[in-house]
Amino acid sequence: MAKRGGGKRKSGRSQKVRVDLRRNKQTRARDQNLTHELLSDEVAAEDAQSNERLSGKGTISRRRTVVGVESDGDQLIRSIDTEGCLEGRVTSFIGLNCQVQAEHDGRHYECTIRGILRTLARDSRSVVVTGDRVLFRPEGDDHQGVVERVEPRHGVISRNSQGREHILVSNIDQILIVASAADPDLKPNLIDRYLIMAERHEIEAIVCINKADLLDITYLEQIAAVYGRLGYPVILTSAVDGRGIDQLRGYLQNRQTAVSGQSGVGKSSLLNVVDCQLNLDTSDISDSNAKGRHTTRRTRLLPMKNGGWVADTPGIRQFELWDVTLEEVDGYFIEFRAFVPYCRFPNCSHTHEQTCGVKDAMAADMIDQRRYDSYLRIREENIFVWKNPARGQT
Ligand SMILES: Nc1nc2c(ncn2[C@@H]2O[C@H](COP(=O)(O)OP(=O)(O)OP(=O)(O)O)[C@@H](O)[C@H]2O)c(=O)[nH]1
Ligand SMILES: [Mg+2]
Ligand SMILES: [Zn+2]
Repeated sequence: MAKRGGGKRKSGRSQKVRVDLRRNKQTRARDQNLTHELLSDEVAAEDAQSNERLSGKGTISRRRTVVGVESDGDQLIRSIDTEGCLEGRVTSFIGLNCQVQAEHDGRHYECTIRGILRTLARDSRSVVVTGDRVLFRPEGDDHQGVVERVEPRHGVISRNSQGREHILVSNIDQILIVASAADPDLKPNLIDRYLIMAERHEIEAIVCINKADLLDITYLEQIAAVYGRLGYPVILTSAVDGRGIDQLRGYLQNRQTAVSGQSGVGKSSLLNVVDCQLNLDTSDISDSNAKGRHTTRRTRLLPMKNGGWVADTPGIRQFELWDVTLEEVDGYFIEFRAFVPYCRFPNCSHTHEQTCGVKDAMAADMIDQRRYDSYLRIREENIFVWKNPARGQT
């Protein structure tokens, strides 16, 4: 599938950043080997804003200049003494510790995270996330270790969580957006939100409507056709009668896929049918207490027997977009793009304006009415469309 543009990239460059260090960190021998540090560009922006002079003498004992090389516009790499370190991939989190699978032999290590990484990150929630490729130092005899460095991320799935970016999983190629025909009801607006997020991060998206056994297939095919016409692959599946599973398996093979969608739509059930070795927990329909409860509680990255990885993510009650401004929303509705040049005003919101290419296209049935309504709804709820405060300041 062809990549669709939309996201904004920042150019790479070197940066010097001063960071506060807690006193006890300064004396640690290991940290003195640092020349480069990992930090998100949000930290760099915050620091630039604070107008700190890099040569300020008064604070030199408590602050240190670190040099980072910005890579892929998003992160700075931390150079460390790599001797004795292993490469690995974060497969899940339990509390503050993460499970890391070593690259060379597939063994799992329970790792803590080097304090300096937390010190440098403004948002502790995204210091290390499931899916990250890391360099870790094994410690002790019992498969434990410490994450020393996080490699630059590509392909992240993120959402807004109370004004901060919550990265659900990183280093994925594609997202499988799972909705259900019924129980819970089909919510196309939620599919549209996930699609905006996928466009924003330039991640390929597959739309999957599960529990196709529960509803009239003609209706589902109509919904599916809307997304199909936009160029998104769409699959109608059932974990109960097995329809669409072979097709789904084909899409997942040899790829790194985040499986996302509301709780109870059957994400884990589908993955269990695609690969019986995964053995994921699913809610039991006969257990009335299980209704509305989140069965999958943490994102887990799992290798599949036929090649590829899947990240089974917990269902999200409300998917709020992160780092998409109100003015950008129309750009992520990919079918609008061709008609925006026909709007009279370059900053047309496609709502009240008289001469509007998007509204005309909808009147001529060239844009689906429901997608347009979805656009309006996302605009109206713009309080949930957060902008990354670091953007445009670095
Ligand atoms: N009829 C029908 N029921 C299904 C299907 N897929 C899953 N279910 C049922 O839906 C319920 C929820 O399935 P899960 O796989 O736990 O859903 P989930 O999306 O992983 O939910 P969270 O982990 O809470 O995010 C279970 O009772 C499944 O048996 C399907 O295709 N058809
Ligand atoms: Mg689940
Ligand atoms: Zn317009």
